[in-house]
Amino acid sequence: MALSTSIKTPNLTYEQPLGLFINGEFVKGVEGKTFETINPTDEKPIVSVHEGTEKDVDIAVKAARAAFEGSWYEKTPGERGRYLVKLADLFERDIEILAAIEALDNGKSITMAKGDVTNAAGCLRYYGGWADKIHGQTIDTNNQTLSYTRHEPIGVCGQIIPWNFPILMWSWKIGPAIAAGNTVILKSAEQTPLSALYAAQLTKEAGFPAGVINIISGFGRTAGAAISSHMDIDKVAFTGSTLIGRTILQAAAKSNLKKVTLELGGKSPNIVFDDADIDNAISWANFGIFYNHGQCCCAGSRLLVQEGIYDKFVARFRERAAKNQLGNPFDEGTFQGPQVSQLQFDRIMEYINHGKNEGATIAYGGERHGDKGYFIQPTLFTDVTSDMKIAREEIFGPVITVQKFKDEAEAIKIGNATEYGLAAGVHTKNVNTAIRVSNALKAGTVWINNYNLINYQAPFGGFKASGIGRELGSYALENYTQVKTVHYRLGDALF
Ligand code: TXE
Repeated sequence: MALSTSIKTPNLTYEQPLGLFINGEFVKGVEGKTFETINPTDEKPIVSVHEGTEKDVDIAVKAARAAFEGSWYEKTPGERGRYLVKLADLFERDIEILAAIEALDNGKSITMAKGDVTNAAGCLRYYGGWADKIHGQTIDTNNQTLSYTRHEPIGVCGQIIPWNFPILMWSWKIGPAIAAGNTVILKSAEQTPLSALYAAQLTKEAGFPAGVINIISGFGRTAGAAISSHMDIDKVAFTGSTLIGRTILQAAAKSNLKKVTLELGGKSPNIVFDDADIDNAISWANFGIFYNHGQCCCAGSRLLVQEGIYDKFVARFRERAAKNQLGNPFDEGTFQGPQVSQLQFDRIMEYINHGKNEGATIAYGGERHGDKGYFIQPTLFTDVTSDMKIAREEIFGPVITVQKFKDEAEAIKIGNATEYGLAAGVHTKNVNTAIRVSNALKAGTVWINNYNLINYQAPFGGFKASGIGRELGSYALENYTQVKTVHYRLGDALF
């Protein structure tokens, strides 16, 4: 099979790389395997890509190690930053192509996809700016010693990303790792390999030395497992399910105790108090769950509404959900496209059926939309109790549960009654309530009078079973550097 092919999307034609990107070149996998990627809008194969397995991971690790100790080590921090800034410029130059790939391969609307590419470029440029501002401290120990710290790169980093934000996750992982002086082997999700490969080609154009950034298309149980258990990978960063997060942690423990950061699932409460601006709260509740078709780890999937406005709020929320435009991702007006795969579609429909069987009421939606593509209607469950499966488990689709609460204490109690702790929302006009409740919620991010707004300058990550470590902002750099303390003795020998 060829290493690239021309692909025609509804709005443009471009050349798609198909190989694994190892040591600065697109290559076939050692085992000669390929796999198809499916268009979730029409359920047909788009193209096949070359598949990487354990042997390819091993070759990529050798290339990344050589670059880490050679060409990349020689670069100044300022030079590292310039590569990232150049890459950001190329993302912006090719925004139409990258967005079209996301719409085709993932099914997200082209408008939202352009937002993802803009944010990915912003993230790369932001970390380009950090590259020459990473430094340690000098520490006063005594007059006879100069003590200082260096924030050194960790080394060769494995990065495993999911399919819900393919190009954005690529930038969140590569930006801080590269700024801090590491080299990387990134495995894209098997459902959405295309944008990662296109971006790999842009790294070549940006001039990164060979081996600094390596991209593997492949499956979790083969290529992913090879990364997390590799003896010469120094760190693994993973975004995906909590189940696989645990597997990665175990593999790291059993192999070389590589550093691990995890960004996992959520079941985030979005809390609306009686005194909230209702129009505003409805818009954010709608965006909080239905943005990206509910395929967000931080989705506001549990809506908690205070009893005084409950009935009015539910009625208005149904009207709002009914206005969300479902359809072809390439139509400018589309808000919600298909779920990413048959498997995800089936998982979500199973949850919906489970909710019905558990006694919850479908106040809106609950069915497949159309008869082609993995579309699911925006779905609203009422009469939900905290012990129901649909209120406890991450559904990862356009499905929201609504629960009623009496007062602040009950809202906090229900809000925190989950194994997860990724995000939460609070809607109220009372500043004291807003701050008190956001302090009490056990979540890595709290949105007050908004939801799902993420900025690459501010950290993102989970409490409890939602993860380990933080991505984005200066905090991410801590996960890609290790601190070395140096004591330089100025005086005479002590003993
Ligand atoms: O996730 P997986 P799936 C949640 C969401 C969703 C569920 C299942 O609830 O319904 O997970 O999705 C790689 N060793 N999230 O099955 O399997 C895999 O190839 C190493 C939340 O897609 O966790 C892919 O690259 N890697 C989420 C990545 O892990 C392995 C985003 C994610 O796949 C592996 C996605 C293994 N043994 C799903 N097995 C979020 N936090 O945003 C799989 N992978």
